[in-house]
Amino acid sequence: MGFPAVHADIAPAVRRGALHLSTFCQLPDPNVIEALAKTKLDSFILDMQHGMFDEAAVVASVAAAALEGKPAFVRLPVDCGGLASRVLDFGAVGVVCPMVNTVADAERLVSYTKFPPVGFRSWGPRRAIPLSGLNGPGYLAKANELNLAIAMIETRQALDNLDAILAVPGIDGVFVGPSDLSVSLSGGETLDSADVAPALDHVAARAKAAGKFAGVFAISSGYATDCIARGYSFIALMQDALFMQQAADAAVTAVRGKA
Ligand code: 3PY
Ligand code: MG
Repeated sequence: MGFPAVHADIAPAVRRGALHLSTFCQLPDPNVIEALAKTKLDSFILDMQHGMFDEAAVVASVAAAALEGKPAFVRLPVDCGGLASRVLDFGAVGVVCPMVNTVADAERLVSYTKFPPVGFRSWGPRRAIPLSGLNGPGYLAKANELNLAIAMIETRQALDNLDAILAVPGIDGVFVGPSDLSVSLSGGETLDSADVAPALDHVAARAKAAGKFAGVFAISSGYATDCIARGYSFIALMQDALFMQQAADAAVTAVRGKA
């Protein structure tokens, strides 16, 4: 038995703006993904920027998710370069690239994630082929559609360049990092700037006008529903460790309340 074709419908649905509930994974153990994959989450974003994922952990966790029938994305480190192509070869359905502040940053992301004529991705989709359910030529023909290049908007400079970033061919959608955006907009003063809310509305509106989807990190389910109302469809809902901590605290509190 091989891997299931978990990539088949993901990118087209996300691109259409269908609600997609993912989560950031920072604990680099495939057993964590295997457990979370049995929940109602749609996918996982393996975090190589702030999480503890290295390349070996990405390979193992993409496989663990796939064996449970779910796709995985990778959030790259800043200045990702060739690692973007590499994690797509490992079977990530898309990459979330932090700190895309300029058109040049966006073009660089596309160059590593899309095959010609859109970008310059090099051929070698080791695990991407089985996860696509296609053969080699079939994958080459469809790969640019089947994967997602997602640019994180999390600075004032990125907001200033938003329309131009959205217009870069091959950028499938944008994704707001509310904390870094707050840090940037407040000049390093706060993680919770009041300027983030109007910026969230602005990004959603400009993405819609460009025919691209908007994503966001949501620290809580309340933040997620607020962002969905603002026009966001691709949500990274909380984080693996946060789910565990909140569930443990809720259970302990419930028991203590009854003891
Ligand atoms: C941010 O809030 O800056 C993020 O990158 C979310 O993960
Ligand atoms: Mg960030």
